[in-house]
Amino acid sequence: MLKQQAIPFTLIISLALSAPVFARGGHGMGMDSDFMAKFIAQYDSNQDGTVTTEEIQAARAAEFQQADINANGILELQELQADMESKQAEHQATRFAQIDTDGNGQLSVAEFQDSYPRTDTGIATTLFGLADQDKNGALSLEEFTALRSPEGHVWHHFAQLDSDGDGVISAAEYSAAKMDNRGPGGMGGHGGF
Ligand SMILES: [Ca+2]
Ligand SMILES: [Ca+2]
Ligand SMILES: [Ca+2]
Ligand SMILES: [Ca+2]
Repeated sequence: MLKQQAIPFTLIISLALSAPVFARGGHGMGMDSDFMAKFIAQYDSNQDGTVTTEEIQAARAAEFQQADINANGILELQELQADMESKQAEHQATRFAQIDTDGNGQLSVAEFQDSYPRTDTGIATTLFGLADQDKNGALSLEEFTALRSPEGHVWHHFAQLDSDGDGVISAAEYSAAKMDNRGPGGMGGHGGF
């Protein structure tokens, strides 16, 4: 009797796991090379220029362990919150360091504007003014991080609506923004703050 030999499921898994999923210089499914480089740097634990599923899983497991503060093998809501907050803070600090091109620990208006697309310089200027809470003409990391707070989202919204940058939103500006398909709800897509 001829019985079809079933391939053990575990074998399929291990074959799938050993295949490199991302390789340096490969065409990354529409992802930009900067993203790819960071991705590989983050997960390529054996430094061979390729990232395997195993490496990703190992990194995920390590991240889980790190987030599981009381080490009980599960993530409680508070642990997840703390983890997300620390990742967010880390992300903001990294972004701040990138924008702070002279490395003096403060963002000047010019540095902040440079981080924006050229077309959004006006928005960046308005946003800078709103975020600079102590009005010293520079953004500290703390002021910069506040751009990500609920209040900061309102600032983004305001800066986008106030297209002439005079610090108030006229009826014309308001309705123009409504007509624009980016719309007032379209915040968040600019400059990556
Ligand atoms: Ca836990
Ligand atoms: Ca600076
Ligand atoms: Ca300031
Ligand atoms: Ca205005």
